[in-house]
Amino acid sequence: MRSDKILCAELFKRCDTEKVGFINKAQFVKGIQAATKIATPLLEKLFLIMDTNRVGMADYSRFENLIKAMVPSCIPQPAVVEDSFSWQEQVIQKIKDWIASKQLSAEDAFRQFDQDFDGLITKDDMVKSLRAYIQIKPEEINAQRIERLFRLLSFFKSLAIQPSDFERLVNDANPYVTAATNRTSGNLKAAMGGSFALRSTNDWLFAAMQQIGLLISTKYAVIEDSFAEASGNTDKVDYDSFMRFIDKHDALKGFSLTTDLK
Ligand SMILES: [Ca+2]
Repeated sequence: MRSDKILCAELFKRCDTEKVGFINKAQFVKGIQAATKIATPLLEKLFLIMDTNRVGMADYSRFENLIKAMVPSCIPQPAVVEDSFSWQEQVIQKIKDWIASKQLSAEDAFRQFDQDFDGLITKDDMVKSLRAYIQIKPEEINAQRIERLFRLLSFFKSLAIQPSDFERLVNDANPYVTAATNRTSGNLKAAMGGSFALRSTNDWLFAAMQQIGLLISTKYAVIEDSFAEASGNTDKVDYDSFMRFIDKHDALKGFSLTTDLK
């Protein structure tokens, strides 16, 4: 775990050539390619996953979250998986009730939940807010419950909640909440490890990258071996050789991607 963190920090440093704590797309592509030589179009898509605010920049926490999602050993495995989303549904209802009772706008409620005023509600912000505003007991809160709460609340399945997520919450139009109240679909989702069939382009890409990352980590001792195979022992993986590699290992099994989506 610790070595992954160091690797991540070193990768970011390599990208952050201006030493400003932010990287742009070109720096990201160049920095990662210096380490692993992944095809440019793929890295550009990954950059878009980090750049959720569409400002053309990503900071270290976004970078680290992306790398963590691609390295399965960094994803904490909860000991007990609850077979329902009822805790999350109750919490969401309590948040809605609190917003209504305080007569807050979505924007004001978001600001109150954003404890450190950085424009995003992280898991830390959420835990503090749940305890402070809706009296959730500390012993009720664990990482898995919060993770699933974020899956329900975050439309983009990102690691932080955005103002638009609170808009949907207050306007009662969150498609995930609606879906999760159906017990059958809730159980189905739980059986799939809490994953949701998401419509956002970023979300399927994100999930697909996780699956590719998992395949690479289970089939190859070192990333370089998978690169050598994917590239046909040349120094570059282009789109065609990458897709051949994906097809050979059925790395995107279950996604049933069309050619357009690839
Ligand atoms: Ca925050």
